[in-house]
Amino acid sequence: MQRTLGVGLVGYKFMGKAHSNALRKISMFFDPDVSIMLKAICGRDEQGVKQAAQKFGWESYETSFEKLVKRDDIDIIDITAPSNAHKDLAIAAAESGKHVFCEKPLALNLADAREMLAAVKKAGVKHQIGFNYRFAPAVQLAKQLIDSGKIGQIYHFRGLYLQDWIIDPDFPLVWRLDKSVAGSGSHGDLGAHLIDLARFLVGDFSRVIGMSKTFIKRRPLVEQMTGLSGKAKSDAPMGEVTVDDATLFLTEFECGALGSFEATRFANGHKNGMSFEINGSKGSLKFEFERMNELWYYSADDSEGLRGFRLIQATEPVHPYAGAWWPVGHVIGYEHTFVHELFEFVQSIAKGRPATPDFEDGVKCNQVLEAVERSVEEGAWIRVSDL
Ligand code: SOE
Repeated sequence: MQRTLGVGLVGYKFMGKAHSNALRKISMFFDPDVSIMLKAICGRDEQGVKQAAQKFGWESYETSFEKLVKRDDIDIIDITAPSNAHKDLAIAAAESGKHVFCEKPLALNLADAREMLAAVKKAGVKHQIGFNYRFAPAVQLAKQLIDSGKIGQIYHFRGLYLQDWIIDPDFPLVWRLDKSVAGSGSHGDLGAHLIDLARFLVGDFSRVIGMSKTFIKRRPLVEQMTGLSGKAKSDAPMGEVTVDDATLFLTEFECGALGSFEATRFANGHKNGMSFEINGSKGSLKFEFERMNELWYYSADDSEGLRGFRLIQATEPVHPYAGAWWPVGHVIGYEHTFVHELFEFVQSIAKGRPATPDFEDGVKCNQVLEAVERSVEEGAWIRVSDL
């Protein structure tokens, strides 16, 4: 009989829903070597978590994390709660011998991220971080092209993450704008994804220099939040925004390539505009998340007169993960990246192999985030390995 893995999920809002959906889909489209059981979903508000349990298909719910983590029928703790909860939850889960999946950024700061890594290593459990964009087939194809030498020596990585959901000054002070809950603003929420993609595709960062801005410093206190929308009463008192609205930085990678990064929630018209471009000695690659099934590839080896960027639709069975879904050209979306990352996580447990990206990758991302923050404070280049 196939081994079963019981999952306990913490959080039931935006990311909790994305993970619940993914966990339910894995066995329908992939063939994991384990049966995945959605054992319990956990949240503090009983009414809310009970409803989520029913709607998302969980066997039970818990309002106490302490109870969840002690349950014998749970093997994996999946953390989708806001960032300030990650550290205590992940450490407690590891100490109870549970495998841990944690949303990004790993922690509010580098010191906490390192403690989390030490805890999962000490417990000998599997650990993975939710950098879901790595798992788009087109991004995996980019990685294959780079690894096979088709792009040659990399000279440039150019990353943009552009959103506009808080551009209205009356948009309320939601938790993502509170440093004590989120760690940082656009930098840790959006920049973290670009940093991870750059590490995945180009390699580790050597030094950074950045600039940061909070355009709207005070906002009405939030009354209610769903997904990324928030509501405030018309006469709501104002509170201070304690995170960056936009952070831009430059880097030099250890391999010698140069990188530029821009993460902002003030790019009017852009909803989830994550994109990157890579230029190398033999070719270039371009990816835009809102057209996530496509990868642009330029090969300098093409014959004269025919050179130009070609558009590859990464929906063929040869493209990573794509064959598990629909016939060629029947495109996939945002939620599929979560199916792919969680499939890899359960497989790492089933097959006893390391999970990737893991908490070590989470620590390295927090290290770059913090190096940029220090460079903004000091107005100087910061060597990442000094942190
Ligand atoms: C909100 O800015 C958000 O949902 C992030 O929290 C996610 O990590 C990103 O993928 C999309 O935008």
